[in-house]
Amino acid sequence: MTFQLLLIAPPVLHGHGWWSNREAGKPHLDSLAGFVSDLCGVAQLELDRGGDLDEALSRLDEALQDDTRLVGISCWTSLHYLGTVAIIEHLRRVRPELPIVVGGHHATGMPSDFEGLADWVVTGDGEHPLRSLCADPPRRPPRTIVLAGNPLALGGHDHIDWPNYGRSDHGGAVWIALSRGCPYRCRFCIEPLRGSRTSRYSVADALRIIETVYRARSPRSIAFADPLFGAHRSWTEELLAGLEELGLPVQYWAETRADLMTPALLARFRRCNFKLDFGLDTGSETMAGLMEKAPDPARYLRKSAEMLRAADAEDLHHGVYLLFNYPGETPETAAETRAYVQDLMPRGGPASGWLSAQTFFVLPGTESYRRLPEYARRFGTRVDHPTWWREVGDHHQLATAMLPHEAWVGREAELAGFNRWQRGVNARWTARWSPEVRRFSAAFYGSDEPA
Ligand code: B12
Repeated sequence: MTFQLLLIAPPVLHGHGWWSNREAGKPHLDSLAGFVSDLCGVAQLELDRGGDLDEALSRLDEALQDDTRLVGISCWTSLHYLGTVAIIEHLRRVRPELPIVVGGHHATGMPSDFEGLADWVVTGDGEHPLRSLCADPPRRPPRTIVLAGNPLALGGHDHIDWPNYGRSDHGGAVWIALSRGCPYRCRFCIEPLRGSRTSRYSVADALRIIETVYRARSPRSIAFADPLFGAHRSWTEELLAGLEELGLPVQYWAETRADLMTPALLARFRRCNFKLDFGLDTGSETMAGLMEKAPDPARYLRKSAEMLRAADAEDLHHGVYLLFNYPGETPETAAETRAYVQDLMPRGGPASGWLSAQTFFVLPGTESYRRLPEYARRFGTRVDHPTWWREVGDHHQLATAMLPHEAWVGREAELAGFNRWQRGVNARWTARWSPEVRRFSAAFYGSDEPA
């Protein structure tokens, strides 16, 4: 008996100034929908692109059909948690018989947050557990069940309906995930919880997918949602060679690590019209060690600086992401990071980068979350709202209310000093941008400077 599965991206209720409605592609929902579309009808409802809760609940009521027999809610980030709870409470009022399954990175990091709320909580990749639930119209179990999703092996039989994939009505960007997993273990990221197994489409499949999506949607840009694009050198080189040959009039975006690059690879990325965002995160060896960015922090920073300078020399538009105030950060290590960035661009040299620095916030399921007691003992780290996502209030303020090290006692006001500093850096960097980089950025962001 066919039935309908309703997949929901719940509202972000307290993410003002943090959650951007613009960068909220849903490759995860498209993958889940594609994986069960032979078993049941699938409808998707995006409620995290603006609007208040009342609007979201009335859109939900409109989306509920008589044959809706399962609701899947994507608590993709912890910012989605209270929205997820509000949606579940509403469904329990209007359709108490309806089974509800919750998944996403917050569910993976803190499945207990949905105990007694959802019928199933899926941790990790959701395709296989969701398929097991959609085999038959499920009934509500007596208590909440946690289902562990194994990492999905991409490639082989492809479950996604690429000719009808995605939605390019949002600023012309389509999000595609060509690979899953990441071999690194950065402690502020949830990916290590998924295990180190990675998988990716073959280059031939990846090129077929990109061309199909481009022909179907003619997006302005294609953004790769891969946790670490370019983790596999030969795959990346082959893919870029294929993209160069395809020559689609589209801009590409991906996030990766500078220490994985080579000058030749950076040149290929530029020829393929890429903007790359580099997760550098720190310029301090001490902090690179504490964040577990790489087994050899000194080599990591040396190689990253070399490649970031090569990206400037190549005139490749790129972002450099920094994370200040990770537990253990002191005024000295923060100064090391600023000095490191200062040295990146020699006086009078070319520049094509944009610096994006933010302050640390705790996320459930990450190694940093697990080590908070240790950090408190070692550094006097204090996190004022360790479960900020459950609180009503400005989530960015709550999530970032912390003291990374006792050395900042009495100097708390300096913890946000990086904001003014990065504006100065970006003013110097953008003053050196070539007309090509300016044009690229304006086309990519639809404005003169990156958001
Ligand atoms: C690409 C990416 C981005 C892109 C945006 C991508 C997009 N879709 O719009 C950018 C760079 C813009 C971004 C920004 C942010 N991101 Co981000 N991002 C990612 C990344 C790398 C994507 C992974 C991805 O798409 N994989 C491919 C898809 C197909 O799989 P998936 O997302 O893993 O989903 C699977 C499961 O979660 C599960 N699942 C998901 N939903 C559901 C629902 C049901 C019912 C079921 C059963 C299963 C299920 O099944 C899915 C398929 O297997 C992740 C993960 C990572 N390793 O770092 C972080 C990640 C999701 N981001 C995160 C965060 C916090 C943010 C920011 C808030 C950070 C910030 N700057 O402040 C912003 C907010 C964005 C915004 N809109 O404002 C965190 C969320 C953790 C948390 N607990 O909140 C992650 C996990 C990274 C981390 N630090 O650990 N992000």
